Amino acid sequence: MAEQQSRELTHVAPSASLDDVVAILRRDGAVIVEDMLPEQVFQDLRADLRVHLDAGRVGTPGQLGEYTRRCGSLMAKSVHTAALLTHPILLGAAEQFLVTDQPYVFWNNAVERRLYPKLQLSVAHGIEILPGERAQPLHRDDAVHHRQHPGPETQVLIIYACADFTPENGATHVVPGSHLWDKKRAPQPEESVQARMKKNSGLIYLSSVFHGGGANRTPDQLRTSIRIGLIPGHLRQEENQYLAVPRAMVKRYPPHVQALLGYAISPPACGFVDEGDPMLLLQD
Ligand SMILES: O=C(O)CCC(=O)C(=O)O
Repeated sequence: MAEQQSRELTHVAPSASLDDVVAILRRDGAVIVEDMLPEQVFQDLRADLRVHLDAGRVGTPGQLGEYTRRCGSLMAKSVHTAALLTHPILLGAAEQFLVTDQPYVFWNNAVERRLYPKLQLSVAHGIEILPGERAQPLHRDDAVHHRQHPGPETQVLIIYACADFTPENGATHVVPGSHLWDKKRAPQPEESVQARMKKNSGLIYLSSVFHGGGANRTPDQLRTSIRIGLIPGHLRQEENQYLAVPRAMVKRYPPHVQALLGYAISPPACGFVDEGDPMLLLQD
């Protein structure tokens, strides 16, 4: 499926095989998955997000955008966020790049063990690009972990479209293949393509690929989106989920989502509490 690097990003149906999605990500560093959530979940998630974006901050000069609204802590604000976080294609891709691809060889005296980290949520926030916003500088999201290139992949993310993404309203710019570049090569704007996609589609990308929000040149369109990132359990979360999501809210989620919120031990020993499993804190 993924023989040639394309100038447009590749779109796949939600029924695409994980192998195909992973092959495209290995080639381009990004892929667009269409029709990700059932219609009702999409509507409910979008409605919850609207309330919080309307109350959110606008106008952070610099990298975050002067005409961009952001609202964080989405796992605390809408239970429907979990449907996106646990989408099988997003989780499957994260599992491949951050877990299966990166066994850690660990010696206990002469006994060799292979350890695999647990996945955890790094960030879940809303991003709405308003008319008048300029293009964000092209950047790599693995800068939060000071990752060098070449180096191991540290994050798999999604920018999920709550409205249609067009070149005019700020569709994300992506430089296909740039996840393979070394640290000396700088991205040029003309090397990027824009992630045109219909609402309820998601741009899944590796944290090593250069990308950035687009300029919104429309008079009245809101480019509304959700950005979620997953990391291995031995790295620090970009958004501090332990403070962002109150314990009472964490308890509302099923155990596999609680584990993604960081209530798990990443082998061999990252994240224990009082010598035990943090999941015990969620039991009454
Ligand atoms: O909103 C987008 O299209 C990109 C956002 C982004 O890359 C960021 O905020 O770091």
